[in-house]
Amino acid sequence: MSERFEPYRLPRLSDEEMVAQSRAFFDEMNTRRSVRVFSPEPIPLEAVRNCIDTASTAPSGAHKQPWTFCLVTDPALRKKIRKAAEEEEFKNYHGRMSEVWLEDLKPFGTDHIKPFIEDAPALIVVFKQVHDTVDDTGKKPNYYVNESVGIAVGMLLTALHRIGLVALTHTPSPMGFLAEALGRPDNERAFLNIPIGFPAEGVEVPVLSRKPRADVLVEHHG
Ligand code: IYR
Repeated sequence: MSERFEPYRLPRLSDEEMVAQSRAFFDEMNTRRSVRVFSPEPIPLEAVRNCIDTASTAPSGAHKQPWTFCLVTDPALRKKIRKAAEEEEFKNYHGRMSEVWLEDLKPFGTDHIKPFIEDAPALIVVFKQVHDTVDDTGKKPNYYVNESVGIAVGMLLTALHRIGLVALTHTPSPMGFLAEALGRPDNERAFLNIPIGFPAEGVEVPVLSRKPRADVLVEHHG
């Protein structure tokens, strides 16, 4: 990567515009919800690729960009992924998850059956690169990989919401089967399985409230 620097400028908004635009963007993002039931309608994949481009603008440790996004529509592959995910989830719901955990999940009505893996028109399976690709000099390190990929996924979810698509951040742990199913190299580990699409007609989501500002923001001003 270049060791040179280049000028950087952004348009400067007035304070009033900053408040108005940040409020409008909050209102937009505050309508984002995790959705578990998808319409089978196809989605414009070029728009999804653009969202992945946005995710890939995320900051990352030493700019290593330690992520891979697999965009999967292939029905046979999704059938295989669903089967393996449900096997892991069965074990999660029948022994691996604690009673408290199961109780915490009750409001969401989840269980080990995961039709959305096949019903959603596409999956974005996100991989983190735990180290850089191996060459004859050996492994090269990546840094703050979870933080970097987490930020990229946040930007992906934001970009998808912007164009009216819904997503579910699904973690059928342990997720080793995803690297195998998608033929990922040794340096990659599955981070999240994200079914995406349009919400199913008439879909409902759990009633929930978000923590108010006073519960999440602590300010210190000198
Ligand atoms: N991976 C399981 C369990 C699950 C865990 C959490 I924490 C959630 O917020 C939701 C589900 C599943 O997807 O059902």
